[in-house]
Amino acid sequence: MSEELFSGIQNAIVELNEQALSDLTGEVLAAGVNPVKVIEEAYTVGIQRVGKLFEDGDYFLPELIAAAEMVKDSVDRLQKTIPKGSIKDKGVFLIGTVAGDIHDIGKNLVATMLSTQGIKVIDIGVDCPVDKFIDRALEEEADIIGASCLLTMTAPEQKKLVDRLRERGLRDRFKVIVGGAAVDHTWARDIGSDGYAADLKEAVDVALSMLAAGKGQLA
Ligand code: B1M
Repeated sequence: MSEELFSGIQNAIVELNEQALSDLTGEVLAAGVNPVKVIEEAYTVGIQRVGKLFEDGDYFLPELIAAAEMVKDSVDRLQKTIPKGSIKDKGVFLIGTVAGDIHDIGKNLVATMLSTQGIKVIDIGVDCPVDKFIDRALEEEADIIGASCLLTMTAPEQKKLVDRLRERGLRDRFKVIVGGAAVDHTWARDIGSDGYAADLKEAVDVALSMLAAGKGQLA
C-alpha cells in the first residue's frame, strides 16, 4: 500500500496536482505510515523528478516554484506529526543555507530529522552570510554549525565559513558540517570542514557521532 501511495505522491508532485497531493498526504497520515519514510521516498523523489524535468528543459521556473511550494506545504503538514526528541539532551545544531542561496527544502528536512534525535536545532533560514552563522552559533551556544548549499556558485560560502571561524579565533569552538546537492565529501575535506552529509540519514549519523565523540569525521 505504501508503494502505491508513494508513487501517487511522486506523480502528484510531477503533475503539479495540488489536490491529489493534499488527498494523498491525508491518506498517508490516516494510514499511520512512517512520516520519515514518506519524506524520503515520496516527497524527495517527487521533487527530484521535477528537478530532472527542469534540467532537461521540459519544465521551467514557474513549474519548479509551484512544485517546491506544494512539497513544502505537505512536508510542513507531515512534520507536525513527527515526535521531537527531548531538547538539548545531545547538543545544539545550528543550521542555515549559505548566502546567495534560497533553497531550503533539504535543509528543513535535515533540521526536522535532527530534532527527532534529541538534538536542539536552531534554523537561521536561507541566504545567510557567514558572520550570521557564527554570531548566532555563539548566541545559541551551538556545538555544530551546519551549512546547506544547492548552488555551485555559492559553494565557496562554505569555505568562507570555515575560514572566517579561523579568522575569528573560533575554529576549535564549533564543528562544521556541510551538505547540499552542490557539494560532496571531497569538497568538504578540501575546505577543512569537520563533516559532510549527503542525505538525511548521513546528517543524523554524522551529527550524532560528532556530538558523542566530540571530534570530526573526515580524514
Ligand atoms: Co533551484 N536549482 N534554483 N530552485 N532547484 C537546483 C539546485 C538546480 C540543480 C536545478 C538545475 O538547474 N538542474 C540548479 C543549481 C545548479 C547548480 O548550481 N549546480 C538550480 C538553480 C540554477 C536555481 C536558480 C538559479 C534558477 C533560476 O533562477 N534561474 C534559482 C536560484 C535561487 C537562489 O537560490 N538564489 C533556483 C530557484 C529554485 C526555486 C526557488 C524554484 C526552488 C527552491 C524552493 C525552496 O527550496 N524553497 C528550486 C528547486 C526546488 C530546485 C530543485 C529542483 C530541487 C531542490 C530540492 O529541494 N531537492 C533543484 C534540482 C535538483 O536538486 N535536482 C534545483 C530536494 C531536497 C530534499 O534535496 O536540497 O539536495 P536537497 O537536500 C538533500 C541533500 O542535499 C542533503 O539532505 C537533503 C535530503 O536528502 N542536504 C544536507 C541538504 N542540505 C544539507 C545540509 C546538511 C547535510 C545534508 O548539513 C548541514
